[in-house]
Amino acid sequence: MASGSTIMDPICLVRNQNNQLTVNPRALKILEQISQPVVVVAIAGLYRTGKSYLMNRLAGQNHGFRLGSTVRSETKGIWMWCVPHPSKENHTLVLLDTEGLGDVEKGDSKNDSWIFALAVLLSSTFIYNSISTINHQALEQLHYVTELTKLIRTKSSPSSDEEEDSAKFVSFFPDFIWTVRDFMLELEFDDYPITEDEYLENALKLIPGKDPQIQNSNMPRECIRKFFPKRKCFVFDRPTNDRRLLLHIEELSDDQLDVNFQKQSKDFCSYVFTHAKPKTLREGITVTGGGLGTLVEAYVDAINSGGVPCLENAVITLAERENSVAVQKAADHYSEQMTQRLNLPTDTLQELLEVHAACEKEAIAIFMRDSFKDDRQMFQKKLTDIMEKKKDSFMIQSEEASVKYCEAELKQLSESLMKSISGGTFFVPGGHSLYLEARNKFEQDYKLVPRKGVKANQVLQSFLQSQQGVEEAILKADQALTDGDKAVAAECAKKDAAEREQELLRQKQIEEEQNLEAQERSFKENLAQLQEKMDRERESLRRQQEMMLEHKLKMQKELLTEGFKKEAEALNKEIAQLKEGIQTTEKSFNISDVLDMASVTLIAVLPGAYKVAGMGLKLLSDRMKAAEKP
Ligand SMILES: Nc1nc2c(ncn2[C@@H]2O[C@H](COP(=O)(O)OP(=O)(O)OP(=O)(O)O)[C@@H](O)[C@H]2O)c(=O)[nH]1
Ligand SMILES: [Mg+2]
Repeated sequence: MASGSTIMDPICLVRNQNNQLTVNPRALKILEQISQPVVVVAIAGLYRTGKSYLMNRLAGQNHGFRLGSTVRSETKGIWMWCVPHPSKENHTLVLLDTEGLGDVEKGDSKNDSWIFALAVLLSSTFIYNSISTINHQALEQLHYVTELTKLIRTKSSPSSDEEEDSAKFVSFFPDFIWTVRDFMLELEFDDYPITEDEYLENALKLIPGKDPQIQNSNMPRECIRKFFPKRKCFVFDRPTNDRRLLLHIEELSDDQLDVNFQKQSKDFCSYVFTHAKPKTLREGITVTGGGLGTLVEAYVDAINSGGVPCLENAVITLAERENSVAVQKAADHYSEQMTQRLNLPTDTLQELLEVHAACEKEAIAIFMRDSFKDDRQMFQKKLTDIMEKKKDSFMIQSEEASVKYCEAELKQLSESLMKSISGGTFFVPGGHSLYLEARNKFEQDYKLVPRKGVKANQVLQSFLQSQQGVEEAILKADQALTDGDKAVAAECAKKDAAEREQELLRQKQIEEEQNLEAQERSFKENLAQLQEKMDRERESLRRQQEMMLEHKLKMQKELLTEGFKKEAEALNKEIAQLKEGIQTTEKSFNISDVLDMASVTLIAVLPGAYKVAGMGLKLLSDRMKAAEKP
């Protein structure tokens, strides 16, 4: 299972033994290997209501999650089944089957609430399964949903206002599907045919009256409407009227099932496959298989430590994991691409730096795509550091390759020159001028060798330096020259050597400048991509806030038409806060973010710090000016 998923057997994800919840490490390993986004469909509901059977149908299998044919509850804890998504490419469908709620044989029902809360928190589509009709009794049984506000918190600092806190659940919570099994009624209201969704919406309308039973069933009604803006309902006929067959339902082929049930379950599955979204946490943070594992661990840890699972903390825990993975992925991409695209030795340093810039740009894009909530750019800095070090190492490799290649070429080209020297060819009258001629020819030949790399001059220079003594000896021995000629020739040789030395220094200086420019480019690229990401995040935050506002306004309108004026007015405060929030987001340009980022990235590119500091400040002042404009 490299990145996706293959068919595996269902496995227990969260054990529920002796009233203690524990995460199964084997299940975490499986999730760890799924780097694809996950569509998580969880089911919860009373025990022995055909939940596991329905989940098996979503997996397209008869066998999978274990069914029980006695009245004792079968599924314990939360079970998981990862299958390739049947229609969304590169997505994994994670089915979560939960232990039936309300089993009287269980001593303690506290864990029921946790199992219910976990199923809500982990899924992107949450199915509530019940039998026969959505009536008062069914709604009272759904009291777990009203307990969510006590069990979960959005922010780690306890909010004084539980109402306000729970309003934010919406952006974390899954879509809601109510499945009604063995549905015997006609779908109609006041003698008019209605859809399944209308049936659900009617059932969720608040009932006027002071009767405690009515008030008890109004609470889940309100909570479902408040927490789950997207709702859907599916009703199912009894799969077969033959009781004996029903007991062994997993052995039945489709054509042995009631035709209505066949169609209903087909419609249900196709709805889930088409509409169930990948799991996200607010602000469009997509959760992968590994991320889901991190979430399970974080939530179960919080529950076991007696705390209240906090959604914001889960985001932070997940961010740490995903950001580390993003750094690794981006850095690997950089190394791979550099190795692939570089032809070592590169002819010039500039050639290497250009390939570096292109690979770095891609790597930053990968990091930006996969990371989130890297508020202080710690992970971005880490990536910049890694790439800077890798770039240095590629530069060294290029230099070493250049030295090796040049030395080999030089050895070959200088062979005849060396032979002539050792054979005494130049130790004759006029030998010095013969030597210079031969050496020039060798130098010309060497210059013509292509792609010698950055060390071409240095290798030549070292060779020529090593020959200085030889030239002096030849000059000394040349009887065709006067002492004056010799002095001039020696002076000339010295001058040439100094010039070559000078040339080497110039080259070094140019390379340093090029390197500095590359760092500036890198800084700009980091900043540009970061700004883009911040803009995108702001946009998605605004969308999310608007979605929440829209939902509240809709709810308020519905309550008013249903005649619940007081309840509708109670929403005014939340609505005002949401409107204020949207205004702040729209105006928000977070100066401190840019400052932080500029300074952090500065440290990352220390050699060019003084230049980059100026750039950072200029960018900052540009943005401040832009923000001041009305
Ligand atoms: N009447 C009826 N029975 C069903 C339906 N689906 C499954 N069953 C029967 O109910 C039994 C239990 O089904 P499961 O899928 O194990 O039910 P569950 O809700 O997962 O049960 P727990 O895990 O114990 O909570 C099966 O053996 C079937 O006999 C259905 O739609 N209607
Ligand atoms: Mg079950």
